[in-house]
Amino acid sequence: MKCFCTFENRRESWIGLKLLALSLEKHSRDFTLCVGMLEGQDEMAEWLRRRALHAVLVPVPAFQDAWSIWSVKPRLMLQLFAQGYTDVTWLDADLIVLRDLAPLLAGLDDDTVLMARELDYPFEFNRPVMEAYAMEPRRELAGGVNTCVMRMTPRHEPLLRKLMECMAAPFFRDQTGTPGERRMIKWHYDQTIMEMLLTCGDATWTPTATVELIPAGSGVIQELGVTRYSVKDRLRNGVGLNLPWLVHALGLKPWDSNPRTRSVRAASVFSAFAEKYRDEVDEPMPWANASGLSSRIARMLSLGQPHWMGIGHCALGRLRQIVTRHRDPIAPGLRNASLS
Ligand SMILES: [Mn+2]
Repeated sequence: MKCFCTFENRRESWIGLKLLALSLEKHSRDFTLCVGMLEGQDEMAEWLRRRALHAVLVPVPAFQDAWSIWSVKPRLMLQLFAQGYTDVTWLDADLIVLRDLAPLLAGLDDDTVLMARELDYPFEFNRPVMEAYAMEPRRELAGGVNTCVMRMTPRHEPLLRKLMECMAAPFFRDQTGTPGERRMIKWHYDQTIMEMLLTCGDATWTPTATVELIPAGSGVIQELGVTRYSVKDRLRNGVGLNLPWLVHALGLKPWDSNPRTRSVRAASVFSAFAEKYRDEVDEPMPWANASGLSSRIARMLSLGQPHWMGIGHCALGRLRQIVTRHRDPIAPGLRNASLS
């Protein structure tokens, strides 16, 4: 029995969950979307019952303390295995589905973990995390993992339990309580630990699961600012040479009211796809039609193709990075900040 699952408890981010649910409804036929619900999310539950016909509301126990929210993914997936699901795919509530996901998941054997590739940098062991857990490198992957997509079967229950165990360790709690600028590694996200468990081991843990990564750019669009989704991928996707499955709002979300998101809002591919659901989300989406000059130019240059939204900004941004010899803050060697 297969299902997708997701969770979002922050009121201001329900819009992301709505876009995920609506885009699944649009592109997929036979599927179940299990949505973990805390007590008191009545408004969201009511919306899902009305708009998302394939959604199944799954009550989840309240989180005991602030840090434990970070373990919602393994928690919910284990709960679904216990309820009889045998093939569970977590989807972040900041994803929009671009086509039917059935072919992506078809033919995966029970041993295979399918995840998104984070960005296009080469794989690199995260030494500080490994040292904190006294683990040793065992194997490399094709690239860094992003847990925005996470397909597993009951065979991976030990992996999910190990993930929760690592996230319950005092070191992880300490890190989540440390302000960003003083945090040793920005790893209060599950994916840094998950990546370690898929590649490292110790006396009691051996990474055994087969790992498949959905390529970044051509399979899952990891939108982070305007330059991460490359001009090349935009062009190829826009003319149909590649058919990406998903677009992921990485880092700051376009709906955040943070002023730093202004440039993201102006030329966001995620927003361009989100706009298609304007009439179904039942709330205003002012962020999806930014009206400044920059946005108007982005819109004009896109020729109505969402993949090309911001393509001029992207090209200029890349040029600026080359000219100023910009040092990529999340390039290999400098990458300690994983982004959810
Ligand atoms: Mn995410």
